[in-house]
Amino acid sequence: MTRLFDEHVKRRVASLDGSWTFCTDRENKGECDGWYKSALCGRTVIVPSVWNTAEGLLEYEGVCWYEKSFYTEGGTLRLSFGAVMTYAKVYFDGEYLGDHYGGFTSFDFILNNVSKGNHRLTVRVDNSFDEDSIPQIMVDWYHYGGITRSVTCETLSGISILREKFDYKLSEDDAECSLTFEAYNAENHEICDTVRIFINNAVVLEKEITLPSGERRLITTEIFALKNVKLWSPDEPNLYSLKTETSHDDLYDRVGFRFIEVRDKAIYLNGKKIKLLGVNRHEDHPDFGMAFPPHLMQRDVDLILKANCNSIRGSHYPNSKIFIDMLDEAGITFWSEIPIWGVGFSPKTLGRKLIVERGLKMHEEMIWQYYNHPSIIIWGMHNEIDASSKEGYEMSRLYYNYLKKMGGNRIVTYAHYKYFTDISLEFCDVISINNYCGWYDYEGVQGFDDLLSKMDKRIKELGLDDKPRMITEYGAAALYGNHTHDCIPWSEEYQAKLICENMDKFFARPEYVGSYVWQFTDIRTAKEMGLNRARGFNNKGILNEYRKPKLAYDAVRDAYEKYGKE
Ligand code: ADA
Repeated sequence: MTRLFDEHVKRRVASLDGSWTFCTDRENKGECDGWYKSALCGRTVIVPSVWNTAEGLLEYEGVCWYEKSFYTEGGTLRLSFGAVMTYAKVYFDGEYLGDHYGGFTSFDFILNNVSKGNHRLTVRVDNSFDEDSIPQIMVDWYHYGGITRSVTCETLSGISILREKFDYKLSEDDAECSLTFEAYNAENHEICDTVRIFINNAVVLEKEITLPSGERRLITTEIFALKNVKLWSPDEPNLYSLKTETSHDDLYDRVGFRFIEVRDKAIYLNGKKIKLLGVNRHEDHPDFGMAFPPHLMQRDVDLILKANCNSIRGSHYPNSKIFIDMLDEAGITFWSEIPIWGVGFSPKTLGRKLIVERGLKMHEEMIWQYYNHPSIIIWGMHNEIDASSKEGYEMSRLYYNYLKKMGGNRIVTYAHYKYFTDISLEFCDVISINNYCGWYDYEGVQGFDDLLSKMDKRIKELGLDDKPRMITEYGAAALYGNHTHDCIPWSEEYQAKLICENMDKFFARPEYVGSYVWQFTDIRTAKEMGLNRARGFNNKGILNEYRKPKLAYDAVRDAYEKYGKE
């Protein structure tokens, strides 16, 4: 399953999920020994999944191989991978097709003139770390390995539509729209065809195109107007179907019309002030790792709605498109970011050419793949990097400008923690502050007020006072079921109290317009995080890893009910 709806009706799409042959490559010799050249020996695993939930591989980090044989009627095939963690090399019938770096976005390969019959798809997957990895080995989540989202084999014919971005400009309820799509001629001869664009099943534009054999072309249509569109918002998450069709191919998506803007120290959605009440959520579950099943995603959505949230920060990487489809439907806004996770990145690492390029590529893929989701209102460029260094500054400048130029109508920001030395805050539409007052500095929340006053003073001195602010991480660890009379750290009582006290402090300041509690559930973390992570988990969830509520869940729900009404 790749989306909550079918993306194609005319195009034949075969699922390659299900059983694959799998084996570990502990000595990393498979490439040299040509394991892709003939049938792989190994055990059966089910894709999508992470290998760490398979017997004996809980902590395995390194290289593994996957192989699947499948039947096709032949022709032009597009092999599409939803996500592979982290570095994939792909072979088809023993021939190298190409590679992809980055564990949270999709990628594909197009093959021409494939013969009818059985074929063998082999994937070498490597989740080990080096100096150019994103994230780095020091990271506060568990960086699983495997083919974690669905794999499909699509048969392309005629002029095929590979991807598309829908743009619009609103004036009142009217929208001036255009579509940028990538067309591909899948045949062995030139084709002239008509591309038809439909909104809610009505044709809105027709366009003739001629493409030579094998050519890919990005085309932006002329403007077409839509009258009286119903806007998308948390209260009314109105969605429209978008279909782009040619004689032999089609691509379905869903879009929503909304306008997000930042002015006068506030965030406005469709012209109305909005306070973002959210949680940070990792796509992680003990039984599934990051290959998170759709029915449990929907349960998370329901639990998040029940907690009176209207926003989620997808910390710290692009989430499954199925989950984002659910948010589009539920009216929950979303912050999507890439896995450049601060503490692991020294300034020297931030300046490495390949890191900067890989990060930019991740942003490019995130934008193209998630552009049409109305729920995504924030792009996060990185998290807690050393933005006081010149390398951090350069990275922030590059990514900010790119996201503003290419990312559509969205707020661009990053979560920061170098409160008084950060030199990159100009590259934030909203200033996003992570702070754990009362947890890491165990003096209670008194220090928080002081920190906010000093931060506000500095923001003013930097000439950035017109920017609104959000607290994008705060909280405390609590072991599920650990209750005390004395409200001490690691107890559920302490966590619930601390979160509410922090929230009362920053929401007392009018320019603080967003709250993202760290975090939605407990998550497994990397062993490099050391012994301050009890059970090998980050225990700051307001639910435990099986979604059982701690006291903080109800506390957040009550607080968000109150602040949602203000
Ligand atoms: C950081 C980081 C989170 C998490 C958190 C914590 O702010 O962004 O991923 O590690 O700290 O729990 O300490």
